[in-house]
Amino acid sequence: MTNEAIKKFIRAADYISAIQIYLQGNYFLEEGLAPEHIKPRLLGHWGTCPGINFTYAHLNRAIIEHDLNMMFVLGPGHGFPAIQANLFIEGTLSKYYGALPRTATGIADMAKRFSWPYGFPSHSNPEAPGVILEGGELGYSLATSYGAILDNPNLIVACLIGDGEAETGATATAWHISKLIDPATNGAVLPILHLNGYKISGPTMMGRMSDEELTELFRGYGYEPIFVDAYTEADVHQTMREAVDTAIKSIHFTQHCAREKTLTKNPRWPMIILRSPKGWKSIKYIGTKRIEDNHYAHQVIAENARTNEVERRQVEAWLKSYHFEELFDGERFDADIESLIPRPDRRMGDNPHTMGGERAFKPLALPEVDSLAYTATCQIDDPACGEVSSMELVGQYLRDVVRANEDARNFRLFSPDETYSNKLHAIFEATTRCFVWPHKDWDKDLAWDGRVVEMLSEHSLQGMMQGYVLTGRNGVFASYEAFVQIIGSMVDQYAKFLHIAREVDFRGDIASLNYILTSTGWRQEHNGFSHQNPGFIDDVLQRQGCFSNVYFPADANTALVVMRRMLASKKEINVLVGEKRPLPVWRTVKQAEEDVRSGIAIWDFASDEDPHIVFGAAGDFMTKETLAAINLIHEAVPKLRVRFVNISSLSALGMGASGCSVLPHDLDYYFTPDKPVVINFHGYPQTVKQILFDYNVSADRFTVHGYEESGSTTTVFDMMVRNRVDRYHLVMDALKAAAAQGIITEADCAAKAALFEEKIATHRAFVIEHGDDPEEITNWSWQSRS
Ligand SMILES: Cc1ncc(C[n+]2csc(CCOP(=O)(O)OP(=O)(O)O)c2C)c(N)n1
Ligand SMILES: [Mg+2]
Repeated sequence: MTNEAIKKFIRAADYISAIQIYLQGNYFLEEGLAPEHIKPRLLGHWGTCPGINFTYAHLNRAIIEHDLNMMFVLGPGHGFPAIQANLFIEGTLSKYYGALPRTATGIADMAKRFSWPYGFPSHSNPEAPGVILEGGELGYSLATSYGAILDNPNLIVACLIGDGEAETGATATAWHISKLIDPATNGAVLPILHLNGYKISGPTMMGRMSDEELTELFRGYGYEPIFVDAYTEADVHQTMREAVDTAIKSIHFTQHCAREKTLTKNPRWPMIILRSPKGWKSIKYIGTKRIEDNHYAHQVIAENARTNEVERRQVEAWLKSYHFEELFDGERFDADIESLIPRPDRRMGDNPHTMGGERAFKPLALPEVDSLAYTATCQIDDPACGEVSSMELVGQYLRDVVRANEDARNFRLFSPDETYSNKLHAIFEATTRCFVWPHKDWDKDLAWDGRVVEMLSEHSLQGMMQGYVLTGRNGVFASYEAFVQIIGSMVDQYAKFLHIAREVDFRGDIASLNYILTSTGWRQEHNGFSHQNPGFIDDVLQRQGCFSNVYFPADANTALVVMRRMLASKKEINVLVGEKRPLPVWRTVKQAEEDVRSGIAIWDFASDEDPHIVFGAAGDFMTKETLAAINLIHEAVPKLRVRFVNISSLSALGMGASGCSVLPHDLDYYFTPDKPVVINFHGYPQTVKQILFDYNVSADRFTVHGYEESGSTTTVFDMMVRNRVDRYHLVMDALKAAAAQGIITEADCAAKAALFEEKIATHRAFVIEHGDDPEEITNWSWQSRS
């Protein structure tokens, strides 16, 4: 394949990119460009497209000559016209969109529908084959690419990173991921840093760095940069060809040595730094305004082309400069262009790894949870009932999942340095953390090839998990509850991707994105206020559609059941919120399975017939505290009949109803049609209040307690008191309900409430004096109503 062929391919791709942005008629310039040929609203981004087309064509050449299994991840997703142009030329678009044949009609139709109401979006998106990254929010391409190559030893992901994108925190940290990549068992990322010098309205930092400065920077990150400079090279195509070949050779050599076990020190991976003018080969000046090689090329250039004759003529001259008529005869592309199209399963737009389903999805073999479950439950006054850490059991389960899927190599745990801290470390009985740069003798749980990916960059982990899951594998992200919100926006972008992808026929099944949120705010009495933030729950629940679920397992057995369910689910976003310190076990596995299936359940052992008041709890801490309150109510007002309802999941659809199912009963079944209801919630009370708004319940009979942003360094119980989720405040709610229903007198209510106010005051004095909670709190255990 000659460089002349590559040039023709790029000319065709540039032309098809440009006409998508501008034309609604006269697509092949058979007549002079008239105002009515130009779209009424010019929407799109031209500046980045020529560099993308240049890169794509050169990669196609390398794919064919070296028989590469290669995917393409585009950072600047606003360069979507270029992606679409390449998908069209290589035939992938016509394959999946039968209405867009690879003919003149197809080109015209595609151009018309780009950035057109109900047509194709302006940015990369899941409706485009081969795309695994929502193209709006910049910064995530590199980490996503690394996720795709994990455990895919023969895959190379070419990742084109914008120089503006490279200024984001997410990209800045993602370069380091190279230090985790074992070349023997993983594929390789070939980063192509696209130094077109500009972002929207100004120069980029890296664009103004010298080759020497860039080399120093990237060597530290673990790369050997190869420069391709369209400004200075006599033949930039020859340089790019050689750069790609050198990079591929270097990747293969490193992998070969690692696989032959002759690689003794950490490798340095190749990357390409491409300097090219933004808006390369388009309009140089409009008036005195410099367009090409300036930030003005970023979006639509000559944006007045429809109404301004001079600008229109410039656009016409520019489009004619490609001589598209020499490259496409109305039926087919020139033979040189055809020669650059890889065979079907090697086309980057149709790479099987990007498709999920039968071509890529490797579901997990999931062990049953029974052998790990705790068998004595606390609901029967069993003195042997014990307190168990949900996270320890979940860690053991993840260990078993690693073992059961050892050969399939399709499971990873992602964690920002917290596997130990979150008490999930039983997983290290089956695997290690992956880490390739130098090891010290005393390092523990570290090996080149490990299933646990630890890096103190939530952005990198999130990107990697997305890339891993979207290419058909399975992952869990475990984080401190308070700090996971740092990736809230990334999860939002992923949710948008999933929302659309779920409806796209050619995208098959993939695993869910699964999160464990632990080290929760209720046990941050030692770290204090900064470590308390249940806001991620809200982020997830704000998503429309029925694929976002937040689980609040009441105990360790339920946490096991939830973990298994999350790993078995597909195309969802799931969050498990659970405690790492020991808490009582209330449910057998069978009961937990029933609870989780319906998402909300009446617990008979703590409930009376025909209740006067209903207590609901979501969260393990809240469940324990609410049951403690019920015990106190039994003593304080024996005649008050109480029901306890456990809420084990919330979803965008409401209470329970996870996995797109609906509640088995309406809400009144659980909460009665007319009795007061007190809900004790793990997160912000507003979260539950918003959900209740969608049910036809009268708001004034519902009271919701939750985290009220009142944290400090204090005792566990005092943290609850400060946020009014403690047993004493809950009892006071019950007293009011009892008085309102005539079960006790107002005077009795006031007297009893005063006692509990007194208990709160005494407790505060006690913790200030003794530095810890009193034994009556720490040693509490459930007593059945006598
Ligand atoms: C996180 C984020 N911040 C801001 C933007 C708005 N934005 C869109 S394009 C762009 C400039 C991108 O520059 P670069 O990565 O160099 O892309 P290119 O020059 O290839 O178009 C910005 C700031 C965004 N999309 N995402
Ligand atoms: Mg740029």
